[in-house]
Amino acid sequence: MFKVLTIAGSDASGGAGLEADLKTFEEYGVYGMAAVTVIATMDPDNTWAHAVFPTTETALRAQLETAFKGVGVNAVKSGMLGSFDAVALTAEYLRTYSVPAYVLDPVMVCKGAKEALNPALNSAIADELLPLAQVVTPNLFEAEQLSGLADISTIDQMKEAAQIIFKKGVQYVFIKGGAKLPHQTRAIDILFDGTQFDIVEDELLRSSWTHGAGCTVSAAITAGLARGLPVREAVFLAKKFITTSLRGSFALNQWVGPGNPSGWRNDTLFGSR
Ligand code: PXL
Repeated sequence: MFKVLTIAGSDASGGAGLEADLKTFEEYGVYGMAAVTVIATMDPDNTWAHAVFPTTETALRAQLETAFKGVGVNAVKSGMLGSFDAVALTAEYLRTYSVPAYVLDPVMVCKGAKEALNPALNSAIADELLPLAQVVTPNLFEAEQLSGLADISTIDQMKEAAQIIFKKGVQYVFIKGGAKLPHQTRAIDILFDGTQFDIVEDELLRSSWTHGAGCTVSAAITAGLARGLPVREAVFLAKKFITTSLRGSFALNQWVGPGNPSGWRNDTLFGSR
């Protein structure tokens, strides 16, 4: 059994964060574990405003000890870290246990969670974690933060950002244009390995219910790497996985809706919806 750890926030609504990661790991047939960095909640009486409750340094260290030392991991991903302690602990454990397959999802945006929009924390993530990562998976906003480029809106600008981010020590940069890249008829992401660019594209789905899409795609890449896929194959498969998941997306309420990581399985079992 391949063992995979996510170091991430819990999304009490279940669509993003470690909940999305564990659902995705299950679909890939790998054994999922989670170290909780923050608990994110949403207020149903106040426009779904987010609140973030960090776990203590002691509680996070104990979880990492359980997973890295007590169980052993084949691959690791990190999502919302939410504190300098969480960044430092993630770096410490990745170094101590020299995990080769580490996917860094540099979560910096989450509507309403001001704590996540902390520039100093974003720099710590870049400085301490990019050099340890096999793959980093920024969306356009996060690519702007990591590269210093403003208003990325073309594939050429995505490529330029990828080259800048690559120089910070990560092995592969996967920038998600997705449905956010303007003037496209396909959902376009790019992968850069320091030499070669791959355009990773699939059907453009114009759903409003995309909560957790970033978490899901980085979890899918991590699970693919845990199973021994080379990075390019893991990324191509993850792109198919997220597209199928978003094809099955649905509303939780008037504010938010997730994709469906089990969507591909329902299609197989019950025919397309
Ligand atoms: O989608 C970003 C994200 C990541 N992690 C957690 C979240 C969110 C957004 O809500 O709650 C825990």
